[in-house]
Amino acid sequence: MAELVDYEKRGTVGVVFLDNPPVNAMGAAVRQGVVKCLTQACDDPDIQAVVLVGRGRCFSGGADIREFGKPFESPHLREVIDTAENSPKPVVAAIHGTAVGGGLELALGCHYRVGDKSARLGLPEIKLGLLPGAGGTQRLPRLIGVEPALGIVLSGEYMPADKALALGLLDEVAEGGLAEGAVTFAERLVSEGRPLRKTRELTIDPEGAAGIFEKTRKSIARKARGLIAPYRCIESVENAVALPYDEGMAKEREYFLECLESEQSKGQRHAFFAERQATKIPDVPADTPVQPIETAAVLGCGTMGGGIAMNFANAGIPVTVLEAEAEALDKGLAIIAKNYTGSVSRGRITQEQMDRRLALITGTTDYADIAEADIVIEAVFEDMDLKKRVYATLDETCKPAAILATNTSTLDVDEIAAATKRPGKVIGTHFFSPANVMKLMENVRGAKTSDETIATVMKLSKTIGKVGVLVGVCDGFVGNRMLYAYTRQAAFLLEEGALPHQVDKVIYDFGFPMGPFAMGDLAGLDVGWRIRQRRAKTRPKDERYSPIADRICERGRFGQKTNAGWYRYEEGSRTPQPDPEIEELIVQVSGELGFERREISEQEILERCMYPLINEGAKILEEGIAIRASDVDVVWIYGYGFPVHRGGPMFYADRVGAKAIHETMSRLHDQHGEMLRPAPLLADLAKSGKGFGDL
Ligand code: 3H9
Repeated sequence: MAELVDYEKRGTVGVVFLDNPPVNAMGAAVRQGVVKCLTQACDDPDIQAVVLVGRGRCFSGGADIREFGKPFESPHLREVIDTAENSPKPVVAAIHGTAVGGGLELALGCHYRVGDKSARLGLPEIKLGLLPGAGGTQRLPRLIGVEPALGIVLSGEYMPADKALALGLLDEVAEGGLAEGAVTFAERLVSEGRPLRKTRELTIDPEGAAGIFEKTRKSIARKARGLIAPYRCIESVENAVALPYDEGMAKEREYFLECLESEQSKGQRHAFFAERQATKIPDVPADTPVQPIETAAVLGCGTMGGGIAMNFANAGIPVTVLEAEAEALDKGLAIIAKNYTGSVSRGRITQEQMDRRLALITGTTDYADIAEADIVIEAVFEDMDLKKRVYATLDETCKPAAILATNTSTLDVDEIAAATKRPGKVIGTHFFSPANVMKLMENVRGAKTSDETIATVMKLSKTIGKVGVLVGVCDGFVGNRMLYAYTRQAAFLLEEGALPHQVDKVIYDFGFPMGPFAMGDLAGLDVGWRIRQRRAKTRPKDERYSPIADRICERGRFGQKTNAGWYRYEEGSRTPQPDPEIEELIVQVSGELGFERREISEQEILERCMYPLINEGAKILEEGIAIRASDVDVVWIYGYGFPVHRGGPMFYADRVGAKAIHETMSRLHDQHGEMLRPAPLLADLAKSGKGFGDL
């Protein structure tokens, strides 16, 4: 087996290279290699200092996540880090690209840290339902202080080199070659007789930390409800203040193992790999050529179009936004500017970044101005005739190589593609609202979409900071089709005895940011109303249909934008308040439909909402609309706020067990009829004792 760590002497400095592509994950062979090379350097009388550096694209992406849950192979990462920290010769970490998780923890155990401009440092363990388990919670607060350390540990976000330097996380940012810079830095340490600075020996002023922990617990209470890792992170940093180093480390280990074993972390680790797996399309080879996307255009500057345009500008890609009327264009552009201003005032971006991004967005009402765009994303009103006209014009106007992408959320991409002479270049790119925030892009492959178009759009998703999932054509694609299966059951529950806030509470407690009714009010009830009106023509006459949402819309209640929907809202507030008018309406509809209202338990609400959603996911898999079960999970986590610690609906289904879900679905089918018939795939899994993860 190739060595994953190698060593070379540069004068009096020993340089240890981590060489485990793609991200220098610290698996067993790397850990063994680092200890071996450090020992070799320490034993060599010619060597006075050591530099640790990563080959390839980064320093290190941390512990090898694939090893978690497998038999352990020595040495432990903590021992590797102790070897560096206890070295009698100064050890310098030379950081380019990411140094995160266990990678940063290794750097924290080095006596000094030098980065280059590409360095990004962070402790993302929380995103895997973990806490840093190799001293990160003990060394980081000692090095940079409690408050910034808590920020890094709890956000899991990566910090650029300049910020890390300002915080003292980096000692120097090298201009020019990093390894050479770090070697020079190490030589200087030796010649100046600088001390071996052991992070573990730094002290924290307990007075300065007073009050921070309680304040932090309060500030995360809503977002972290029900989660283990965020609270263990806080406790562990608190231990760094309150306990001697070794005791703090012992506690950190205990918490780490507790989190590692938890179902929450298993769900989050599944989500991590699922997201990366989604980029792989079995019949589109990884080496399929991709078209360069250097300029983009967006059709429509409403809420969606504006948000989509921002994604391009944020990624540094010039984008032209086209609207039919100058007035609508001005309004849309003003909203984009307002969104950026909000980000500046919240400190998310600088004024300079805002100016640069705005300068990349150009408005027009003339199709000729988008003729040279590499990709056009159409986000006009959901009306097939309108879209066909728009696509015929685009086909005539845009250069032949341009990809024409539609943001439709329900319409048939093949029918749209047929309006052009380039169906191979037509694809769906379904963004989620608000499009500049939500990370999901459902990329919809039509029957004739070419491999190159697919590969280009999948890559583009990543370039603009989205998670792309390739899906097939059907009404609602993966996300909205499953959403419908769930929200219509939520509406039936109202007819049978529940109230909106009861259903919403169960879904919120399960871990969604909000329940279906609060979500409807946020998204705007008129959107769904229009879709239902369109579907009314094709809906089977004997299919159960809840009229409550329509009746609410008929009253002009469209959700938050009218301060009234399923709930009422005080002027200027987004907090849903149960509304007696709606409760009266619900009871009235129950009576009209002949329902005897009954008490509905929280468990029943949960099963009635989630199992039909899973059942629809099973049908989607049977039909090949989604490539794999984990893709469905990614859609739901990034597009609909499915709690990531539950791993997505299909992963969650495997935790409950196909057998149990099938039994409940069979019972519901007997009670409520055809629409709740268990999917054949679910039945097969129940019979075979397998799960969606085994497919
Ligand atoms: C930890 O460190 C615990 C310690 O505190 C304590 C231990 C005792 N392991 O994202 P990409 C794979 S927990 C294994 O597409 P990018 C990834 O699956 C760890 N594999 O590339 C993918 O594989 P494939 C804390 C890993 O350039 C490939 O690398 N660390 C790991 O866009 C490329 O990944 C994290 O949570 C890993 N640690 O981004 C790091 N990391 O090609 C999370 C990546 O087969 N990782 N892979 O699909 C990241 O943030 C990004 O992957 C990174 C590279 C920024 C590193």
